[in-house]
Amino acid sequence: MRLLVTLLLFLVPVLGVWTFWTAEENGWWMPETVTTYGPDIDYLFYLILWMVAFFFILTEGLLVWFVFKYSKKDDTKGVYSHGNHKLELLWTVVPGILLLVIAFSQMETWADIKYRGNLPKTPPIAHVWASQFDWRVQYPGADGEFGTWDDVESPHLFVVPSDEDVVFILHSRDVLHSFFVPAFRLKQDAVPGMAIPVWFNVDKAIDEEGAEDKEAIRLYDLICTELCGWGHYKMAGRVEVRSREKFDEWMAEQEANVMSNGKEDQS
Ligand SMILES: [Cu+2]
Repeated sequence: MRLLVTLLLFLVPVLGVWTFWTAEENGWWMPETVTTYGPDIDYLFYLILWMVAFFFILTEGLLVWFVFKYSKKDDTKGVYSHGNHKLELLWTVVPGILLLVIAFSQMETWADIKYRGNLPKTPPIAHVWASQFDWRVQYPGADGEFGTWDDVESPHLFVVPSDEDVVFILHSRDVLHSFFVPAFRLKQDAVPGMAIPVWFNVDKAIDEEGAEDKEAIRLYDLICTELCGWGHYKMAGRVEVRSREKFDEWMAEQEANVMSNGKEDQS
């Protein structure tokens, strides 16, 4: 019985590690990143993951060992201990140092992605509106100005050009939402009453299936990652990445649609 309980407990770290080890081949892992800053985020992710993995295995190993060791029937009296100063110092200082390592390693990446001062100096391509439970993308239209009659609105689909800095302004119409494109390694809360500038640059030509083709139109999942109400689970959109040329084609088509006022023939 003692061995059985220990073995059952031992399954927790084994299954835990196995899940991560095989996640990629089982398709449970993140998609390959396609943005310029994606590799920096991945570096931080793996740095933290390895730290967590090390201490997970260590503490679970100790736990399993102690369960086995001290579950033995024994008539001797228990030992009363009043803490261990050295041990307490150790488990305070080590996490402290690790937290500092994480804090300093992420500073540059965070500044690069989030600081307003580091925002690319290109005008915003669109305003993205999050609301319960959808995404709406507003482009300025032919006159290049937002909030005018010829604005182009694209529900659920955010079309952007590749190989250049894309800046957009993120809003929420109601509650907190969060704009998350896993393949971009980009996550940003949408906060009611705030207009938050966000940027990315897709410089790798891989689609969701890992196919590489510069000329192809690539689609990436856009999901809401803030629990925002009963329909949160279905608040999904797509980001469509096209070459600059194909992006301009698409935009011209949308602008023509707005101009045509529903009529096919514009001549
Ligand atoms: Cu949402």
